Amino acid sequence: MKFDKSMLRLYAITDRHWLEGSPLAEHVELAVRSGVTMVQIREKDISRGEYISCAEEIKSVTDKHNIPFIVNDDVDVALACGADGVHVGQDDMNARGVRRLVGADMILGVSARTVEEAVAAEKAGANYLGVGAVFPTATKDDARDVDLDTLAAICAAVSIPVVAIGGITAGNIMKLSGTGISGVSVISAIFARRDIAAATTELRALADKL
Ligand code: TZP
Ligand code: MG
Repeated sequence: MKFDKSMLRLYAITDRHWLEGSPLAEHVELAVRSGVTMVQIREKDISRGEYISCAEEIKSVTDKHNIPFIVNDDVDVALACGADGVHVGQDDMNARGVRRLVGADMILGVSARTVEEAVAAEKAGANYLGVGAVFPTATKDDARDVDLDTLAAICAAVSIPVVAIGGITAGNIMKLSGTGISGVSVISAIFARRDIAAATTELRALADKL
């Protein structure tokens, strides 16, 4: 799938801990129907087999709606399930190595918290950068803050699009306006909500105004 920065507008990342019995793919489908523009599976403490089968289920949803599907951390899983892309952090496999493995066409996202990391990731072949945590979050234990000036400096320093992540909600998203981001990435603001469809619709309307 050819990457375009409009795909980053409202980027939903999964977290199966919020599920109350229903399958992950069902929650993803609600979000996708309500305005999510890209989906990432990000599940920790899961077996390889379970990660692949969850990924396949979600990919059938994103394929049906023609939006990109990205796998966090694991290149082998991304390749095994035919994902549209893979996202790696600074502590995962290095971006240049990932690009070499996945080829030129797969979408490659890289997490960056400084201008130096951002510039290096662009050079290594990233298609987009995930930058955060821009707000306090309880979702990622080891998330460290990135202030909004640094976010803006990163956006200015690279020519690939940037998506902000970390603690973003309908209540604070507009604080990111003017930083140069192409969109927002959220976990709990969608998947921890009882009404996933309503939460997504509200966030998408706001993300469109960024
Ligand atoms: N990386 C930086 S913050 C974060 C990740 C994966 C967690 C984002 O989750 P939430 O619930 O949207 O704050
Ligand atoms: Mg990672």
